[in-house]
Amino acid sequence: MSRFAPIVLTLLLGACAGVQTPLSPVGDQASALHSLFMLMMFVCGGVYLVVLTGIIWSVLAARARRRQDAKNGSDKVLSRGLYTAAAVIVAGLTVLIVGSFIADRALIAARDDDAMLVRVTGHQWWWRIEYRDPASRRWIETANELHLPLGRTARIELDSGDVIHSFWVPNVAGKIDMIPGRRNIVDLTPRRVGWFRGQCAEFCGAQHAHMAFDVKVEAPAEFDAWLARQDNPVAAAAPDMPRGMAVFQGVCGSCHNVRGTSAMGRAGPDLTHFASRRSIAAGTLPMTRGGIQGWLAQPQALKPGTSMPTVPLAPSDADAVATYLETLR
Ligand code: HEC
Ligand SMILES: [Cu+2]
Repeated sequence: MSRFAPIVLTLLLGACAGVQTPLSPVGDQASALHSLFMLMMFVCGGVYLVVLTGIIWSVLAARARRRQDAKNGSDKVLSRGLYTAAAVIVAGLTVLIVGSFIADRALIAARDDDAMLVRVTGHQWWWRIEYRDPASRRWIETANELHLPLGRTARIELDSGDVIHSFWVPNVAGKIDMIPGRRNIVDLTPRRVGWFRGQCAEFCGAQHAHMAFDVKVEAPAEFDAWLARQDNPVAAAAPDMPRGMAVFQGVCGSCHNVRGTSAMGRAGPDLTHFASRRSIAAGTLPMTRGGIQGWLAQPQALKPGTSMPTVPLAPSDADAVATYLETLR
């Protein structure tokens, strides 16, 4: 048995830590829901054990009765058992009602009306993310990677550009739907720095599973510096750059925006600081040279059905575009 213990424990505890799990909460909202979940699990688990015990007891009692063929008062035992069960159920439900009320209060208490505003729009199958600069009140656009300042509340306004999606960063808060024509709101108050992972949680088409995003919780000063960098347009092109940039502006600029250049499309993710992100195409590929080249060569093979067409480029042009994208930091 001791040989199997590590395997059993790994299976049992394996889901309790990680970058995408509500069982390891790092945000005020997720902590409130986690406490409620634990309460529900223990109350319902307790009731489950009571019911199982009752079933086993009644089977054994029926056998014993058949053997003795006598009644000797088991009706009284049965009715006492039923009263006890009813009392346990009423007590359990009361605990759950009080628990969910407390969780609700905690979620409301975690609200902050001075929160930093972030707008996230779901698209098949990527995330448009806009931050409102607290100083200038302008919106700063990026995509597929959410940065959050530690200990501050971010109010996320959720929209959809097409079908119903669902915004979920399980370590930080509960999930909430993104519905076309209706704005939902979720507050995020993270309490631990690190990388986490968000995932669309409402089936939204063939590439629903490839609709994820990286979440970075960082110290407020680090976050402010990051936001200021995201706000910058790209630096003027280096002398050896024009080729990839020219190709990009010609064939990609109608769908992609690179602030500071003539590429001003809105159909796809903003690429102004594309290479500063950790992954490509909503968590589909890691941010490496190979990842960029692979995505440009065959987006339809890597993410069949995506709205990014496979653009036929001469190998030298594709190479120049990949080099250009790598400079967008
Ligand atoms: C018809 C519009 C369209 C054209 C043209 C287009 N793209 Fe895209 N692109 C998209 C869309 C939409 C996505 C998001 C796809 C997804 O993740 O499902 C995307 C995603 C990307 C990404 C990943 C962005 C991220 O945040 O991870 C890169 C890089 C990219 N495109 C580069 C290019 C380049 C380079 C070209 C030109 C060769 C190009 N695109 C042409 C629409 C387009
Ligand atoms: Cu989705």
